[in-house]
Amino acid sequence: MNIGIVCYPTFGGSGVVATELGKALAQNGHKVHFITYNQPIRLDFFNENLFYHEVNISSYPLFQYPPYESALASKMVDVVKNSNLDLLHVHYAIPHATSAYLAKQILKAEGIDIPVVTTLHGTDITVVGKDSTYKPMVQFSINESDGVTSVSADLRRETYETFKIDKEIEVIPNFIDLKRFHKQERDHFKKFICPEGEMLLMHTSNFRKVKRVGDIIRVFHKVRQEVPSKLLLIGDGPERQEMEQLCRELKLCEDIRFIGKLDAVEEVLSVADVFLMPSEKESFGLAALEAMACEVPVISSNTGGIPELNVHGVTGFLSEVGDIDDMVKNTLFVLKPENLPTFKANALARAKEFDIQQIVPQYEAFYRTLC
Ligand code: GMT
Repeated sequence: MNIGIVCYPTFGGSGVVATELGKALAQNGHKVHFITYNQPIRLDFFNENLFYHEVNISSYPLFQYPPYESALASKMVDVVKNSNLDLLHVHYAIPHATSAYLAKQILKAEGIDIPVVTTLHGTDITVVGKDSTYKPMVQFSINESDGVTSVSADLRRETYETFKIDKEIEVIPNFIDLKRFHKQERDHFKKFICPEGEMLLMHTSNFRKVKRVGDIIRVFHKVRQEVPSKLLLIGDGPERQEMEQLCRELKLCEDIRFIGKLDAVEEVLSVADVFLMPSEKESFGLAALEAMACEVPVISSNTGGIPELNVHGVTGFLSEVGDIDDMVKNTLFVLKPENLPTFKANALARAKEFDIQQIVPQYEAFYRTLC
């Protein structure tokens, strides 16, 4: 098939999933055309089946806000016609599903019928999507998509609860490429971060409010009083400065490192002992799956789609959002030398259930129902 993939090209989870899916589809012999405003971060190689079309947004003095949706829709029309696409798959409803609807109507007027698949990723429903600024547009665009998927059963539930949806939403969970994400020997790095053999706690995210990074620092503050440990925070975003300030207030600067955005996150995850994800909302928790693939147990909140991934008492533990003491208790339990190896093995075993080889065929089957 000739498939157009529309996504955010940045470090966010939806862009990562879309890009990895496109790469895997290309390896399966499909021609995959990425349509985005920048080359996607994870599009780190090209082959004869991969193509990239940049959305150009021309500015004009009249535009305080250049109309990206229109530029994207026009680019979709162009690529569908000139690359003979069979299907458009858009990731993250806002504004991609709306642009796809526009493109579909334009093409229809020219006698071309192109099926549109929208994948819901999380905040496009649970945070931004339910905001009245976007809600009518999101609801309309989901209903106008030919096929809709969501990355967890909980996100599907919340979509039906929030919007009037007259469509079947198919759950296709996120996935992991175990060839890339696996435990690697990085002893020198571990020694550098934990010179006295301390335990290493880790977190990766875009440092938005929903991630509750402050909870991680507070959990670490208490864990460190019981077990010699260090905390590594990977990623960047709006909350980072405030979090650095919190570290200073709690006098934790010696033991916490912020290392910013990272391409090869799997190398660093390989040396972690526990991964923390206390998010307020999390439709799936791809970052936790990446950690689990590197044999790292997960201490998380019991929210959204996380329980569909992190199995309580097996691959880690689930606590109520904001219950720092429970997360401390669970972290200390997992870190016990007699428990840690079992939790690590369980985390890897669970990650294998989300192997890319098992999930990509589900998307291919879904496409076939629409074409
Ligand atoms: O909030 C983020 O981390 C970014 C966001 C995105 O769409 O880029 O992530 C969402 O999609 C990911 C991929 O499907 C999921 O793994 C994340 O759980 C989800 N984030 C939230 O629901 C907060």
